[in-house]
Formats: sequence, structure tokens, C-alpha cells
Amino acid sequence: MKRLLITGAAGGLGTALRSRLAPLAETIRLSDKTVLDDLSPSEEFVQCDLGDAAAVEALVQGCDGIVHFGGKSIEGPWSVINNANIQGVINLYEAARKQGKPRIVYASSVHAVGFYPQDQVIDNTAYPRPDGLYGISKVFGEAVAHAYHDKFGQETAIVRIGSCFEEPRNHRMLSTWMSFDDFAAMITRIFDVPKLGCPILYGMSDNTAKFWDNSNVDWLGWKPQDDSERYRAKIDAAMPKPAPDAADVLWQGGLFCTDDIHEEE
Ligand code: NAI
Ligand code: 15L
Repeated sequence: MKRLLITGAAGGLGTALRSRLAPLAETIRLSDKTVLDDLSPSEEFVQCDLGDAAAVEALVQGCDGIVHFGGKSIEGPWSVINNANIQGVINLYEAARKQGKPRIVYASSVHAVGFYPQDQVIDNTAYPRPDGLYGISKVFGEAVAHAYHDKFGQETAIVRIGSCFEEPRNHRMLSTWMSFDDFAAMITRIFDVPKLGCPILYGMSDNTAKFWDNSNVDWLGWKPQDDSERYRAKIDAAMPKPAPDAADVLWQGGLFCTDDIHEEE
């Protein structure tokens, strides 16, 4: 690609993945509402609030691919989620539709399916069961991706990301963890395949413990290499195992399933 856009570039995933994704394009356009100034020679930065339609249209101009990480990434007040994850997603897809439909990686979340029990294995045909306003906003984004694919031919990989951090942080994340390297390899395959369509993928490493089945997307040719199991002893030593009836054991979305709806600030 000539230019790949990464939104939410100042966040955790943007920070971890921007150098890993550098080989995908001559120029990486980083964007966030927060300013980034530590740019490499092949990076450029455009400050943009996703809720601003005109700014998002300008942001997408000249981009051949988009990795959409930007937005509210946990539960929060509706006005914040609405601006970033609802209006922001519509703005992004409208901008893409008007400008050549660059392929999109959409960062959905485990919280789109948070109310499935952990003892049920689900595949990518599972109907959404969001666990709060944040999860609902991720389901909205999935719906936008499907509609723009069916109606306009816009291609998107919808990635229901589990827990993508340096290491899993608790017992639940032994099932939901995805390493940065595995995610970068997935995104590389998403941009490499000649025809993508609009598949849903679960964003997890090759974990021994798991409650997701990605076999419907084997055709993508993505083979995650990491396994959270190597962190099990460290997590066992760092914290007590949660009780069998704890939300973090019962539900795929864990503690988000017990979060109160956040009041407006
Ligand atoms: P993060 O919260 O660290 O980064 C999100 C970035 O989006 C921030 O830099 C923030 O400034 C920016 N942002 C928020 N509202 C914005 C707005 N209105 N306009 C422009 N930029 C805005 O989140 P993280 O962990 O990097 O996640 C990236 C994406 O992946 C998010 O969409 C999140 O929902 C999704 N995700 C991440 C998971 C993980 O384990 N890291 C798990 C599941 C989903
Ligand atoms: C998410 O959707 C969040 O963005 C991330 O920060 C984690 O909380 C993750 O889900 C998870 O539930 O592990």
C-alpha cells in the first residue's frame, strides 16, 4: 500500500502495533485526538476527533487501507461512546465509501459477545450478546461494516479482540489473550488476501484455554504462534483464582458484565 491509516494511534494497540505494521505501506498515517510527535520518517500524523465528519473525511483521503483502533475502549458515559464509537464509525465508513473504499480492520471486542458463558464455545456466527454500552457500540460498528459491505462492497475484517496486551493480566485473559505479534500477523494477512469480504474473527492467540472457534476463517491463512499458557504460573502466583461463581469465571466479558451503566459526567 502507499498509505495505511491507523486511528487511535496514541493508544495501547496503536503504540504497540505501529512499528509492526510499518512494512505494510510506504507511509503510515497515524491519527488520534491526542497529539503524537515521535514520528519515524515513514510516519505522518493527523490530529482528528472521530466525531467530526469533515475532519474524518479529510483524514481518510489518500489512504489505501485503514486500521481502526480509535474510540472509547472500555465502558463509559454514553455521550463519549456515542461520539467516538457510534458517530465516529459512521463518519469513518462514509469517508471510506466516498473515497475508494479502502479495506478496513475494525477493532470490535469480546464485549460484543460478553454475555456468552465461558463454558460455551462460540464461532463467528454467534449472535451478539453485548455486556454494556461499550459492547453495544461495538455491535453497532459490526452492523455498519456488514451493511456497507452488502450495500456498497466495502471490505472489512471485524476483529472481536479479546485482550491484546503485552501479557495476560488475570485468569480470564488466559482464554482471551492475543499477543501483539499475532495481531500484527493477522492484520498483515487481512491486507494480503486478494478477496476479504466482511468476516468476523476472534482476536486471540493460539491459547490452550479458549472459548472461541476461528475455524470458519482458516481460509485467511493466519496462524497465531503464541500461547497464554506460558503465563499461567505467573498469574497463579500473582493473584488468587477467582471463585467459580465470579463474573470473571462465568462470562466471556468478565467483570464488564457487572459494570454499572456509567452516568454522564
Ligand atoms: P486505547 O484506549 O488505549 O486507545 C484508543 C485511542 O483512541 C486513544 O489513544 C484515544 O485517544 C483515541 N480516541 C478515543 N476517542 C477518540 C475520538 N473521539 N477521536 C479520536 N481518537 C479517539 O485502546 P486500545 O487498547 O489501544 O484499543 C484499540 C481499539 O481496540 C479500541 O477500539 C478498543 O475498543 C479495541 N479493543 C482493544 C482491546 C485490547 O485488549 N487492547 C480488546 C478489545 C477491543
Ligand atoms: C476490551 O474491549 C478493552 O478494550 C480492553 O481494554 C480489555 O478490557 C479487554 O476488552 C478485555 O475485556 O480483556
